Amino acid sequence: MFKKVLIANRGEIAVRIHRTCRDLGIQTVAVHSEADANALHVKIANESVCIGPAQSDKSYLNIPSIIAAAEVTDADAIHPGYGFLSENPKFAQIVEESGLTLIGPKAEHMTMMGDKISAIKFAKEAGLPTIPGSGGPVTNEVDAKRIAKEIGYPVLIKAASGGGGRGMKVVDSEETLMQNFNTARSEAKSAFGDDRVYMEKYLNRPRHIEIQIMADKHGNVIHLGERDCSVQRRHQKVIEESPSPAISPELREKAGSVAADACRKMGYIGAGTIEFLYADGEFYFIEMNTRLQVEHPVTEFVTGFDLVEMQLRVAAGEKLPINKPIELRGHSIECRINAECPDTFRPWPGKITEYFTPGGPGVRIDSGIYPEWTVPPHYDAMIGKLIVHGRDRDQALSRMRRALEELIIEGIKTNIPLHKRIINNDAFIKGEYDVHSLERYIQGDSF
Ligand code: MV4
Repeated sequence: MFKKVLIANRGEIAVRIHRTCRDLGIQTVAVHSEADANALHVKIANESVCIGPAQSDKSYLNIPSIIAAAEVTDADAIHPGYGFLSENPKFAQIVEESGLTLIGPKAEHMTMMGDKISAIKFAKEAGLPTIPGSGGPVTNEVDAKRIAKEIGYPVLIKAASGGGGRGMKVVDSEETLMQNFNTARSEAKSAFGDDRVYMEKYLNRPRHIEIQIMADKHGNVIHLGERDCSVQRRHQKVIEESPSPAISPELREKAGSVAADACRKMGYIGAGTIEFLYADGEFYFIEMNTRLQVEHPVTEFVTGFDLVEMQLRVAAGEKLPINKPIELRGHSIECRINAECPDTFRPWPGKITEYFTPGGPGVRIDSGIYPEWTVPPHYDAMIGKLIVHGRDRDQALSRMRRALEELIIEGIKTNIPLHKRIINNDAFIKGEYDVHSLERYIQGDSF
């Protein structure tokens, strides 16, 4: 096992990774920007190194600075967390070339999954169900028209380098196809420097359901059930839960085993997530994330596993525990806590004057904040996560309701009031929602 791990991230995830490292007797090195000198992840770490100014591209994305920090502190591995450099194949390659171990997958898999077209191509070959569509780049209007006719309207035009919902266009009819096709291409070109677009049948009111995968260096791949992440706004997840209220144990096993099989076929190593859209009883592959995800704690609650521990162990060459079947217990829900106005969604950084966290049975807080600390304006608005576990969904909902009542964050605005409204909403309580529910609800419509 590693003796010292450098955590190339900030905030709640840096704190989260530090905690498991310490559980395993591993020393930690925090890196931080000038704006984060007093951040919790820096205070909690065994050592810390300032890697640059506030701006992310000069600090948390600064590869030479991070490699130098690992070298001067004599770390043997780097955990990238999520976001920042976590899915950057160049970084993965440089880490390995520097004689360090990346707690993450191989660069080749980051590259393959970073391009949505190559991801879908691979998924098809590996036997994952995909959405009826072009299956590859559509380069001209004649092909676009023909393919749209074949798959039937409405169709969705997506950017190959997009992902996370950026660069998508819904087209209802042939009349509006040409205009949208050309706009999609030029927007993709200016946003991503890549004008390749592809087309899919547009699914009405799907759910976003993803399967957690873990793979070791000995060819063992397991799946750890699913997370339903449909409650989101502008492609930012707001609430996640496991299991999904929408699927049966049979469907879970089917989606889980095809996802694990696909990872086995590609020789994938580490934690990964296969994202599906789920509509009318069918799963369709959309993307794969080659990192630990924000919402991993709901999987930890229902499986009883520590996913960061698993990541560290497989990176160190240990075998996954594959003898006993994975049993899912109870139900878990996560609310992402953002420093933002609950009505306008504008980021709301500032000084935390008061902070009281809930506790009690089945309650977990992962956060990077503390009283009197000032949330800097330079980074993501998510300042923490409130996660609950219960014997069933009803108990998890009650515990979330109670924990949200107890949680006090003063001095800044947060989305806690929005979470209280969602958790008390009838449709949400019934588990009846899709990827558009929250945006409909915010517009004053039904969930
Ligand atoms: C879709 C879709 C409907 N039909 N694809 C948005 C993010 C990207 N990862 C995939 N997305 C979608 N792809 C087809 N063929 C609807 C969405 C979508 C969505 C998906 C997941 C979570 C939230 C979403 C919000 C709006 C649209």
